[in-house]
Amino acid sequence: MKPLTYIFSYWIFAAIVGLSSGSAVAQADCPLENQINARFDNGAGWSMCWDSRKRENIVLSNVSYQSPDTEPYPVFSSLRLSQLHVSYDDSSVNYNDVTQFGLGGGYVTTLEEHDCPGGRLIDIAGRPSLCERISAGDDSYTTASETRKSQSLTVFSTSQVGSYAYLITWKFFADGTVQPSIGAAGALQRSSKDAHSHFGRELEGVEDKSWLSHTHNYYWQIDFDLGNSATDDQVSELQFLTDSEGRRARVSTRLSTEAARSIEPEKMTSWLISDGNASLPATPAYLIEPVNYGHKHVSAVTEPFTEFDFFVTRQNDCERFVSENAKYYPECHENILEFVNNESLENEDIVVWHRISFHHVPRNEDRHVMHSHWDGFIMEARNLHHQTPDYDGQASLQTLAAMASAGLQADDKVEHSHKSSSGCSLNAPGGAIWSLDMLLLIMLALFGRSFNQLSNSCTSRIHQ
Ligand SMILES: [Cu+2]
Repeated sequence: MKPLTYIFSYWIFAAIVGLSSGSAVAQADCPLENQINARFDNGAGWSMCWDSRKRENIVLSNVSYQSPDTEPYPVFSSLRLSQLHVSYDDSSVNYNDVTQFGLGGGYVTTLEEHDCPGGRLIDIAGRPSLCERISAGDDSYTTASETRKSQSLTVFSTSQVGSYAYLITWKFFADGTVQPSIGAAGALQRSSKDAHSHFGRELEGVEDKSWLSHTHNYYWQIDFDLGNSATDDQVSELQFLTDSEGRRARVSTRLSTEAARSIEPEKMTSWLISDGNASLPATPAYLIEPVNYGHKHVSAVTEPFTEFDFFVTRQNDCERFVSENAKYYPECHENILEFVNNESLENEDIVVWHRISFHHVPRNEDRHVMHSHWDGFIMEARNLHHQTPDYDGQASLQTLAAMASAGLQADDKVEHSHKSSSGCSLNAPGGAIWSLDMLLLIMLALFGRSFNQLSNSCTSRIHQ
């Protein structure tokens, strides 16, 4: 079978050039001890370089995704948290944790083996404080007819700031999708002597005071560098507008100059970062889905930047912190809204910034040992493959039929367009033979044979 031949050829090639499973992918300018190279059972993997800074703690750079059968595909130049902004409901205190205190240095929490089960603990300044581990992906599933298991790479570090512990986490999935998230844990920080304050809650067993409600505003900075060029990425805002007949039409607006935008749930706002021309249907891209937008802190008078949830700017080293930036870069602007000053994004290295809010109303359970409240968003990989890459497990006949159909269609596209630059479909035979391959695979499946490596190995279509 051609797929098997292809896999065999690939691994012969991989063995020759030293890309065998689990081996490190060379990363220029990254010390060996700072390299993270993870490879999943399906052959996909992620590589990146980590660094710890006193302000934002973990910064991940040169982040690349690799499909089972292609070369690494650059995705991010850097990933980091830019600010933890906390605003109390009584308006007496606003914190900017990253710039006021910092998440690195002495604020980093020492981790134990049990904090990182089955993973690797990495030292930051001589203390184990960064966990890298592969676990089951959240996109695994079980139905009446099939079970499919995936994996993801989790990279996390915890910082103790005041009473709060922030679990700052990055999850990288086997299909190229990335999920940044933060768990807020620890204990409540501030209280009022007014037990009946409308700005907080009196908790059982604690008399004569109320614990104040507040909003955590998490700001991430994401420097996309999709593919081999850092200056050809495009950002588009997607909205779905409902007309008088209840139909929803998709409207895509390219952001060609720096912009500050808001989530509009009724328009199902999302943002697409594409590796080149976004209007071409096969252009590789990442969709930013603000799945946790339920709360939103806006203080337009005192802090105008809080009015917006998403920003795109031209890359500038001195634009580092969403707020209190001039404290560290006096020659530069003070906050994210000032970074957005109408500069063109044409043929420039673009950076996106995303904010998710969590309005925290204290409860009895938070008083001593606060649970982890998780917030974050999804950066969904799009057009990196013809179809979902290999999952481990038993597929149903319906799934096999769909895969056979997708294989035929994908093969037709390549035959006619000759646009694919990678993946085994270039060398795949015509549709009739493909169909025979898939029938054989179905027969193997019926006899209870594992076929996953065979059936899904030709799905990658990353454009380098
Ligand atoms: Cu809180």
